[in-house]
Amino acid sequence: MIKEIATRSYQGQKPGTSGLRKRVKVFQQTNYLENFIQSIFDASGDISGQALVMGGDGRYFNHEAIQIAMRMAAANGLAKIIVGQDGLLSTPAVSHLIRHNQVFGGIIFSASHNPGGPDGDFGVKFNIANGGPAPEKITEAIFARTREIRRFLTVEAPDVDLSKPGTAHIGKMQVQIIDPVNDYADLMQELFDFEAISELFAAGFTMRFDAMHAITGPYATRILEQMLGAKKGTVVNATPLPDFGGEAPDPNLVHAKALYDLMMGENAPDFGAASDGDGDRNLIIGKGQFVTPSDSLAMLAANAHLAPAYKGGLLGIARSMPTSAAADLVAKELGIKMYETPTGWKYFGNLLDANRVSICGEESSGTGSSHIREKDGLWAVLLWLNIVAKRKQGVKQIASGHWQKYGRNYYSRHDYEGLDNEQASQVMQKLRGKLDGLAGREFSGHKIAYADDFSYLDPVDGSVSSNQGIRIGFADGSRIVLRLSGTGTVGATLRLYLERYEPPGGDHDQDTQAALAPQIALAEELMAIRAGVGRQGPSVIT
Ligand code: VG1
Ligand code: CO
Repeated sequence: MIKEIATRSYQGQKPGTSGLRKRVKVFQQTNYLENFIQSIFDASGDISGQALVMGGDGRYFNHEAIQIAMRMAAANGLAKIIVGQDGLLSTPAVSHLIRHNQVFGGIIFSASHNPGGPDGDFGVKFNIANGGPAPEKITEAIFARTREIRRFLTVEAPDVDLSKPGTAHIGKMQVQIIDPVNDYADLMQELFDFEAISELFAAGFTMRFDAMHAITGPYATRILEQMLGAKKGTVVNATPLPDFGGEAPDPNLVHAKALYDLMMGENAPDFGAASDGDGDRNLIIGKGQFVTPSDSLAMLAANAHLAPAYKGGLLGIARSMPTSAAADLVAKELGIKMYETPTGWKYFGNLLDANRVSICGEESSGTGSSHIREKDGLWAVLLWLNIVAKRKQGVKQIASGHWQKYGRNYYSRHDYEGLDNEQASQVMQKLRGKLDGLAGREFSGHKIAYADDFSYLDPVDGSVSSNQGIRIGFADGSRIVLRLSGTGTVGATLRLYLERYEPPGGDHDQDTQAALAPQIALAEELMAIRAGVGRQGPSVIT
């Protein structure tokens, strides 16, 4: 029996950079989740008889949310839900399953790298038929719907037991419970030279993969240890926990510090990697060599032809605006086009669908390719391993060779978290106000080449996305960028991105923060962030 339940709209259900993210306690309010799920269905047109993929990163409230959403799907006339066993699916796995099964979309319950647990964050991402995050047009329609919603549909039905693969029903709707790893593992096997990687491990190559108590644990254990023969225990923190062991599952130098310390120490394994809450990010650290995500994108692009999936070459490369220009240099060398998009994976979808690019990346540890429509943490790790196996060189050697050839883009991000919303927007406002007069002027001996608020014209569908972050570029090729984060749940976060280019033959062995000292000083001189938000310095440096 379909029940129509009266509801009242909530303020602020606007999806951010990657879905709707709020505190768990906000999601637990009466009908809060229901309103958003119904708004997704309402904004999707006629969905009766269609199928949908569902899964989450296992964080607190995942189980409740999936059961609620499945009952609503049944009431809204869907014919089938494909759901991961125990309600688990990584974001890249959902993207693949949508494409593989040709369904109209997928719902991912995750707040990605944000902390979990009853006092942590929860989130909902909606992906469309191409497997990618819903583009702005759709997230806007969902948001509009959340403001006018008056009712949602559900059915009375007991929870479905998701603990074993198999088939169940809610009313007429079929629930297909699948192993979360199988299809994804098959895809990885098609893309990469598993034989070469297996030989590498068989020859004694050592690795540590930190799953950060999040979703990639089962994926990495199966693929790295069971299929590729990496030593047992290679994958650590491999069991997804509702609170990620009390830590933020964010694979950066702060939250994955244990991995970093290990990789920089005397007994470091040959290769280190980590992924985030929902498995779409990656951190790569070689023995004694951290690789920035921006550099990783460039190095993967330069060597991708060594993997079977990309042996024919790349169609083009795309990177988000704040990501360093390291990949641009590779695109130039390869004679292929480079695209610069706003932050967030949803902007890559059109370029991938139109076969304009094969590989995409973001400075925030996101890299991916045309194999799906999301960034993909394990994919990046496997491509690195494939390259290491083929080149018979370690990460450090590959990185220094790359810099010798292309030069090095020193790069760092300084985050100011938990700011007062008003103060943070004031900083942005003031800066916007003075952009017009900046080009051509000199500050501390550095001449400004351009200063603007980034606006993107999608070359495929002609849509325009404005106010995507402030860029100030200098005559020497260095650059500072400032934007407000769209994934936080409390207060505001300002992200300051710093970049300086050191050409081939230059000093590529400097400490990153020291190398960027002039840009750090220029940012404060031009942007007055510290004074504006009353902080001594950034809360997180990556
Ligand atoms: C951050 C990153 C961005 C990434 C987004 C989602 O957004 O900067 O590059 O796409 O998170 O990542 P923001 O607006 O906070 O800067 V995740 O792994 O959700 O899915
Ligand atoms: Co993520």
